[in-house]
Amino acid sequence: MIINILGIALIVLIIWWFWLYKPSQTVTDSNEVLIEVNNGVYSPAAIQVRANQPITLKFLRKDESPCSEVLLIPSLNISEQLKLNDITQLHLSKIPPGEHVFHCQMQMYRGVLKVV
Ligand SMILES: [Cu+2]
Repeated sequence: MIINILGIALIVLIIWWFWLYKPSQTVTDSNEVLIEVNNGVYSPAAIQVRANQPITLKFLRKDESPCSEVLLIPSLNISEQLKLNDITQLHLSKIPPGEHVFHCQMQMYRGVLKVV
């Protein structure tokens, strides 16, 4: 009986994590966004910015895992080393409108930059 309840709780948790959980989203008119890299997530993981303006992404990496060191934005041909316990600035201009996914080397950390 207890095992059944635990099993159901586990299934509910898995469903919540994969289908219902929405990462924190930031909509900004500012041209600077601070993104924290820690515990397997980018925070915020979804960033919406306006097209036709330069933007600076500031990555504050607190995670020591070596995989989190590399930040990739394939659609913008960006590959950046993130400094540990420090801010790495990424200056972007003329970003094409659309969704630009960013992630670490193994894609455990994932985020999206929406340009509208
Ligand atoms: Cu990774």
